[in-house]
Amino acid sequence: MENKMFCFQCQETAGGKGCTICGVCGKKPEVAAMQDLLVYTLKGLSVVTTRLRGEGKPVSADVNHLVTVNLFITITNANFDRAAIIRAIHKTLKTKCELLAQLADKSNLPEAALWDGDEAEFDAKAVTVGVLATANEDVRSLRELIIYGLKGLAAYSKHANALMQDNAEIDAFIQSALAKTLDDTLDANALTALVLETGKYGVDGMALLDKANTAAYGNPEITEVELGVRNNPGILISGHDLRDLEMLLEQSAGQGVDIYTHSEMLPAHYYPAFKKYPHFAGNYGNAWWKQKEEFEAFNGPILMTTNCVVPPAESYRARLWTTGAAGFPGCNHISGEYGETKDFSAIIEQAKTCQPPKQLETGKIVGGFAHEQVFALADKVVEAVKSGAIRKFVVMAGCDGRMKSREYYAEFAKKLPKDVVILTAGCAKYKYNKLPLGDIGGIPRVLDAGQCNDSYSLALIALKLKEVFELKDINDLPLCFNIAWYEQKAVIVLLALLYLGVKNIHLGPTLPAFLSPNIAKVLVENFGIAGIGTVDEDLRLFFGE
Ligand code: SF4
Ligand code: SF3
Repeated sequence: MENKMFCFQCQETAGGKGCTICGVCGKKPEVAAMQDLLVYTLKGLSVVTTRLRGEGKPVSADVNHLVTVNLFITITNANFDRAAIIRAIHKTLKTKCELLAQLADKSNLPEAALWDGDEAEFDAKAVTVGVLATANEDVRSLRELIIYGLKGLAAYSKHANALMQDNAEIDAFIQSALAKTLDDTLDANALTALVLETGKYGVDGMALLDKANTAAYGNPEITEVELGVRNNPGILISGHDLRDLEMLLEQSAGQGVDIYTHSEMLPAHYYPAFKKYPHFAGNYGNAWWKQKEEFEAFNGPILMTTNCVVPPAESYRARLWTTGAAGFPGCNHISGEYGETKDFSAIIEQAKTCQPPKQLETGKIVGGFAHEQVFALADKVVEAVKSGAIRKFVVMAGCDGRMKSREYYAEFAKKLPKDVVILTAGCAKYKYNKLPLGDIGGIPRVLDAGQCNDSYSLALIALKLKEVFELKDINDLPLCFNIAWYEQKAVIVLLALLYLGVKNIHLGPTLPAFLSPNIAKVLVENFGIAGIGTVDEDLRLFFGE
């Protein structure tokens, strides 16, 4: 059968090879086509902006933001709205045409930089510009590895931009790297170097977002988060955008409505700035993939600020709202540019007509172990390592997902030797953050730094330990990496760790389908990247038992 689409950017891709009929995530071929075309037009725009910079001409922050938000739109589970993606393509093409006119040297531009079709041509064009347009599977593999890393980096940049923090160097890199994915003169070696450079900017991007978050909301601190519900109607906020949460909390104060976090928004509770809101009630539910049952039970409106959106059931579609890069056809979307205050009043009014959430669980969980909090505890941690009370740390950051094989991570956490501590970030934690794993001399055995981008904190903690223990190499620490991935933010986190020199990362539950056998071999040989085995095999491998 002829492919209707081809996408292999996430871990759940069909058959571990590629989605060709419809996305496992629910992405339809007509949406996949527009995402492919949007990426293509962004590459074209990026060729133009990169050349403009080379000519010493400025590229505005608005153009940089257009690139990051539009890349963000194409990450897994962010935006399923074909009409919204078509609008993004029009805007990209219009911007490209305006900038093209400013170029002094228009020689030898690739087709993507010149193409300016009208909407009637979009579908036909999309067929020719997707992932499979690169015939050589190793070049394709490297190009897509870079593009997926850039998508993750763009998402993190966008969150920092929403807090009015920019790093023009990161934007220039995103665009020059996107442009290079069109360059047929770059061989596998040049592209491999670009993969690592993407990792460098991944570190910078996460640092930028860390600075933006902590400057705006303070440093995360140890916090107990309530899992039960109250008696008022609630609004559930999901995704990663803290600025959206701040606006929602402000606008809903004193309205008889409570605000609950979902999935990747849980770490918002750790920030001092959000603690002042008495109606910031707690966390509801689990990782993204359980949202169908949990959103049904929540009863009130749900605001998706970013990925991961699961196509909603009819029963709660009218209660599902999107904003920013997120979108779903038929759901209300709240707009708002950088620096503007978004108007969430319609969501708050809807909440007032809803029943309070149905209770799913009770109790509390603890988190807030980002870099400053862990540094404040450094003496205690170092003492515990020196005394042997803590034998090893295992970084289990990343994503959760619906595949049964991910039960591995819950089992692995349960069976860990009692003197091992988990360092986590991202929604991967929902596989074990509610297990009674106890503590070691007051240090919890699951230390949650925050969202997936807060993997940056885990890297800083590792570097700090390296300094304290006077080690030359980060790989000499009593630390191992068993990371779960799902979407492209995890790809940039992985590339950032590789750039920092971390070796022997185990990546599961399966290795990316977009790694060709040759490229996978390069990663195995140079970085010791490996998949996962059985829980018992891996416990033996990591801890000798
Ligand atoms: Fe398939 Fe993942 Fe692409 Fe969705 S994002 S179409 S599940 S590979
Ligand atoms: Fe999760 Fe989607 Fe990746 Fe930010 S919310 S980690 S999967």
